[in-house]
Amino acid sequence: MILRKDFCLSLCRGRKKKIVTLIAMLIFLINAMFYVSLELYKLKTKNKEPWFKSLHFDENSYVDKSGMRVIVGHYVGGSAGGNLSEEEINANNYSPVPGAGEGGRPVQLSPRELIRARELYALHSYNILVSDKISINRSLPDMRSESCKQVQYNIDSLPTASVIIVFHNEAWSTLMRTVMSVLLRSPESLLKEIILVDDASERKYLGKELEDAVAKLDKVRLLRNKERKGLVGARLMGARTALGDVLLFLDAHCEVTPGWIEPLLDRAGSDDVFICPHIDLLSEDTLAYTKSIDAHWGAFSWRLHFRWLMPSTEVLLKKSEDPSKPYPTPAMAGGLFAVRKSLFWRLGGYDEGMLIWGAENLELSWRAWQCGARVEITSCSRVGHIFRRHSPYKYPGGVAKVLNANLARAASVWMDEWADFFFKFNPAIAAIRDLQTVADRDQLRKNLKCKSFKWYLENVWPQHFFPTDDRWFGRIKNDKGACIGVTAGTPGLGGPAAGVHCASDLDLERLVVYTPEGRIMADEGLCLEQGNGRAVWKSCSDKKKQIWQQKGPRLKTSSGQCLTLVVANDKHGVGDPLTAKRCREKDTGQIWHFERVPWR
Ligand code: LR7
Ligand code: MN
Repeated sequence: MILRKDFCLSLCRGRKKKIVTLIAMLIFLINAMFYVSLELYKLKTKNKEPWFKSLHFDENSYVDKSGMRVIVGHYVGGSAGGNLSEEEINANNYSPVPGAGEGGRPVQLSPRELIRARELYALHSYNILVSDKISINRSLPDMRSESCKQVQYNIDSLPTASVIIVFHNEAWSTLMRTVMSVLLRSPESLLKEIILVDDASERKYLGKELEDAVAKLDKVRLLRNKERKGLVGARLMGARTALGDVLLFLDAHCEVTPGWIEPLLDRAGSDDVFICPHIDLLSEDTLAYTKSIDAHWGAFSWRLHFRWLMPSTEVLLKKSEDPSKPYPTPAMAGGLFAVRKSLFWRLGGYDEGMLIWGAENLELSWRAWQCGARVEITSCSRVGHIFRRHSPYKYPGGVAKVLNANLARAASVWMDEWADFFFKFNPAIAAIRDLQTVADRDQLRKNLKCKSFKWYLENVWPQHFFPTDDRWFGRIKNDKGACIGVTAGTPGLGGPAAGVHCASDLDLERLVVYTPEGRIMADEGLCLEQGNGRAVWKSCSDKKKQIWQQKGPRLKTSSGQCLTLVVANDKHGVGDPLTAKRCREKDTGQIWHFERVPWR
């Protein structure tokens, strides 16, 4: 009481109003500061996490256990800059900060810069502020394994390279860093030239400013497409003028590391192979150079989305014998590869009917394999590439239209019966199939006497998960009502297995393949596996735990247990766990009905 009185005596009267206002303002200020610093802290800590954790993944990508970014779906065309002004869109703000990003290290931004970086993100779908701070000549570590470093190449006997880099509205610093990294790290005698092909970019800094910069560089030429054609048209334009023995394609946001070109040229010299480097990751947030998983190969899902998968045990074993030896891959990612010029043209270059982006990598891979060549990866050539979540540029007519047309072309020319499978389950793409004129590509296939897609699946990718004539395809339905299928979630990631709603005949996501050996395969190369206590969806492998022998209406493991849908509350079992249990006469959770769905 006394205290309060004293307090009031000294403070309450005349100054009371002022002080109350002051306190209120103070409280407001403190609150505001707290809020702002919290936001900044969030931004800052976000950037301190491992690079892949700071990415916002959508359902189209994920990072696997080894840190490998797995692109699961197709990119979505993004807006080209949102609310940014013309001036902002056309500005080149390259201003290197000494030391930033050297050695491939990440660049961290101040909280204020982070906010700006966010605003500018839509322009390129990577952190342009970071890129503009890193010197276009930055150093990078030697990423090769010891065994790769030991390989001696006879430089004088290697073919020469024309490096072809196509771009549309690329950032200045990223494009130039790609060019400089090639100039800095390729032996003079091996690099014939760098051909830049501008696919009708609209950015001002890619006009005269780029021409002037290129004019100062030895061996670099700039070509321009008057109209936007897409990467196929642009690459063909470059390839037609190339003077080197080998065409070496790179995306416009790559950085090559020491020793990158020799293994590519060494292998490309042999005239029967499309050889890809090992693609490492340049973080889209910090541009940190990160190693990607040691062995991976390229393939594709039922919907023909490109995927990275673990190579077969056979390939891995061979690779461990000599890690410096190139290994075969069913498909290439598409952007980074070398091929002898003569082979490229002999096999028909590219399908010029493919516009803008997408599917040309699968078309080229199938064509190579089916027409007598090979597609390989060499771990001794390490190139970093900025993987992006969204495509930053426009797709005339919409991304689906463009991509579907390209997919339709690739499938109808090369996939035989599996084209029927693809079109059957993708009616929107089937609808535009007849709009494609592919007669010249069909003729090319005939002229080159190329092998069938069946041959490709059996010989190049025997581990594939597509239906075949001797693989059953359809719904496996439990007596209780639910079906075996991968539950919704991140595609390709697997996880605990549960009963799912049974699919309609066209619901590709929930149909399965059942192989003669007893594997239950879903799309994305997932197999049903008996785990510890519960069945799980895991990458298909030779594991015994993935074998479910059909015995009458039951599916039995090698130890004689029965696949059981453990139904709670006597419902249909949707969402209830699948597991292997002791077989019991009366357990209807162990009774399975196979409902075949024609796949073509
Ligand atoms: O209209 C266009 N015109 C172009 O010149 C559209 C694109 N481009 C350029 C673009 O500027 C870039 O340099 O083409 C190049 C590739 O385009 P990206 O970077 O948008 O493609 P991506 O890296 O997202 O996609 C991969 O799949 C593509 C399918 O069409 C191409 O084959 C890309 O080259 C390919 N990239 C890689 O393989 C790098 C490794 C990534 C993976 C997986
Ligand atoms: Mn790219």
